[in-house]
Amino acid sequence: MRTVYSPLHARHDGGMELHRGELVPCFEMPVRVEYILAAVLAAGLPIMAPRDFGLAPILRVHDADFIAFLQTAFAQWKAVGKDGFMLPSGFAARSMRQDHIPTGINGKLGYYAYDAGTPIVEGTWDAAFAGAQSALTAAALVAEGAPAAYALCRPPGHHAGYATYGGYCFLNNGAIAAQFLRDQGRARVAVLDVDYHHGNGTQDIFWERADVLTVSVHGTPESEYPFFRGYADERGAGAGLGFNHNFPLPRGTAWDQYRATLEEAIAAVRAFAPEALVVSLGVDTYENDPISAFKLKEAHYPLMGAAIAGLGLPTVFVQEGGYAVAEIGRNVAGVLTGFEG
Ligand code: Q9C
Ligand code: ZN
Repeated sequence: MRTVYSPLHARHDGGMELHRGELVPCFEMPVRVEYILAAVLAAGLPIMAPRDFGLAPILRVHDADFIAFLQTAFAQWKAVGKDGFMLPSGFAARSMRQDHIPTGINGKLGYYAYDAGTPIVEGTWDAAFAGAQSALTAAALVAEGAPAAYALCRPPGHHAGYATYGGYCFLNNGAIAAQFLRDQGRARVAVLDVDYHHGNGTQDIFWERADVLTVSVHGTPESEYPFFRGYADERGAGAGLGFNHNFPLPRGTAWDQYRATLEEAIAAVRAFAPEALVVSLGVDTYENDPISAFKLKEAHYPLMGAAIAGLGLPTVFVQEGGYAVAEIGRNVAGVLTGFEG
C-alpha cells in the first residue's frame, strides 16, 4: 500500500502542554513522523504527496465557524501582541453558557477547546490542513480501487469533534476520510479506532448517523484521557442509536485480553457489512508509551494488522497517536505489513 505524507506537518511545532500539573514540551512532536517515515520506507511502502481537495470535504464533518477559528486564531493572538503558542485558560464546562461565542481570543480558545494540552502555534492550521489532505488522498486511492492506503497524518485527528478540539487534534482526519468515502458512493463506512485513547471526536461527528459505524477500543475513561467519553453505554442517538460501540479496557491490559476485545470490535464492524473501513491507527497501546498504560509489544502489531485484514475490506489507515518516538515507526509498519500479509 502507499503512504501519503506532507512535510508541512512540521509547521505544527514548538508548543507546550499542561501535563499532570506541569507545562512540558508536547509529547506530540514532529520527530514522530521522521521515525514512522523511515520505518514505512524500510518496509517498502512507496511514499507520495497529498493532492489538494480544498476545504469542502473538511466542512462535511466540521462546523464552519470552528474551521474559521482554526484558520484565524493565531493571527488574532498576534494582533493582541502575543506569539509562541496558545492554550486556553477557561472552558465552557458544566453550568457555563454554550450559546455565546466570545469575540476575544482567550474566550474563543476556551469555547472550542476542551483541554489545556493542545497548543496552537503559527503553523498549526497549515499542518492540520495538509494532514487532512493526506487522509483525503488515501481515501481517494481506496475509492479508486486500491485495496488499502496509509495517511501519515500529523497532528492526529480522532479527538477533534464537529466543533471542538483537544487531545493534540484539530481536524478529524479519519472522519474526513470516512465522509469522503460516503460521498464517493460507499453506502456504509466503518471507523475502527485502535488508538489507546477513546476516539471521542469521531464518535461525536457520527453520533446520530446510521451510515457510518464508529468502534473504539481504548483505555477506560475512568482513569484515562479524554475522561468524559468512551464508556460502553455510549451507543449513539436518534438514527445513529446502535451504530457506536465502545470497548474500554483497564490500565495494564496486555495482548491476550486486547486481542480478544479487538476481535469483538472487529465482529461489530463485520456485522455492519461496511463497503469500506477507516482505521484510526494509534500505537500508543505500546508498553513503553510515556502517557499510556497498555502492555502491547512490538510483535503484536503485525498480529493486529492481520486481524484487521481478516475483514477483507478496502481500508484507509490514518495515523493517530503513539509517543514512544523511537519505537512508533516499527509498530506502525508492523500493523501495515501485518495487514498486507
Ligand atoms: N496528562 C492522541 O493520542 N493528554 N491524543 C494527556 C496526560 C492528552 C492523546 C496527557 C492525550 C491525548 C491522538
Ligand atoms: Zn492516543
